[in-house]
Amino acid sequence: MAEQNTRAAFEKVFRETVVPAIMEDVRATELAGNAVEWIEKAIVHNTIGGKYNRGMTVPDAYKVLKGLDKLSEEEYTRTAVLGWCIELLQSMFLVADDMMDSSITRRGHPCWYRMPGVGTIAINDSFIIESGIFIILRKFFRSSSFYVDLLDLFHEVKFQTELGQCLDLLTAPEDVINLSNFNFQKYYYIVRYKTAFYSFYLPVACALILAGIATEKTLQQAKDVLIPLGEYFQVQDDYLDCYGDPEFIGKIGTDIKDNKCGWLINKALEIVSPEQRKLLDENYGKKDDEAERKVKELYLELDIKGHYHRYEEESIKMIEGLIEKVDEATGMKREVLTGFLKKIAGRSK
Ligand code: DMA
Ligand code: MG
Ligand code: MG
Ligand code: MG
Repeated sequence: MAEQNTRAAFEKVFRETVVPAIMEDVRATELAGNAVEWIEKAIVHNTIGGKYNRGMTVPDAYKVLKGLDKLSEEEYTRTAVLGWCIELLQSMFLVADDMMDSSITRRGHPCWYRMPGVGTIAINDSFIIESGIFIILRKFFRSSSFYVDLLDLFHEVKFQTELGQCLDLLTAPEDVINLSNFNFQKYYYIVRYKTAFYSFYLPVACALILAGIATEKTLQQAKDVLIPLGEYFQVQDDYLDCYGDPEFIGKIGTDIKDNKCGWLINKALEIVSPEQRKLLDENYGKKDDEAERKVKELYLELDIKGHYHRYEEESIKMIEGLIEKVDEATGMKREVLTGFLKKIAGRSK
């Protein structure tokens, strides 16, 4: 049987159900025509084109939790719509993140704020994209007993992500470069908040709520595995920032120039000699191609790639160990967690 939750099927729900539902509310305001078009373009451009790992996990996980082989058309649409709320949250954060990180490209296009005629309007566009989430939640789940739980969850996770972004930016000041401020403890705190909650816990928590088995126990079981999985995912993101092919990953790395407290620099700081440390102090966080090149050259010397691959192997093993210990008597299914791990293990995009 053909697979149900394909990228094409998932995107179809966005174009045919999610976008029209948001635009109905936009049009009802009788906003001038060009603003209506602007909003639709901002939403579609920024939400389409990713991997959809987060969003597509909602129908995938729901199906497993319910023990079904296939979802009805109606169930698929409903779970996919909720998945799109996570993709909208991601879209909202990325529009702002790219401005704050001075990034150049996203998903193979110029970042939204760098598109002709956009600029700082992107700030407000990110707010509108966020409002789209709550329009969708109201339209599709207002009459469900768990509506408030969904609202609470999205508000909570959004706040956690904002805290993570705040910390990420405060740890990477443009003017004061002081690598002594970096350490792995800070690093993992940042990535838990800025990435793990919304990218990994949120999709599974959504599926648990829809499936009617979100309890303190199952949500905690989800967190115990998915937060470490999210940490691993952000370490991959940091690795790809330096070593990913921009053509393939659709974005150009900025972490070294941005003075980011990322995984690679933290690993380097652990193993450098005093002279090598001096080179890092002089070149990290400078908006300068030559300085960036010197840092990358030192990473090569330190075999940061090798350290990363060892970290990656150990992480996968550690997470598999956590999943093995999950008690299915609560209604949680290990397959939900292994499924999510499989989607990202060893990724190069
Ligand atoms: C991204 O961290 C976190 C959020 C909440 C968007 P990042 O800046 O490393 O992401 P990217 O590499 O995609 O810009
Ligand atoms: Mg960024
Ligand atoms: Mg960022
Ligand atoms: Mg990154």
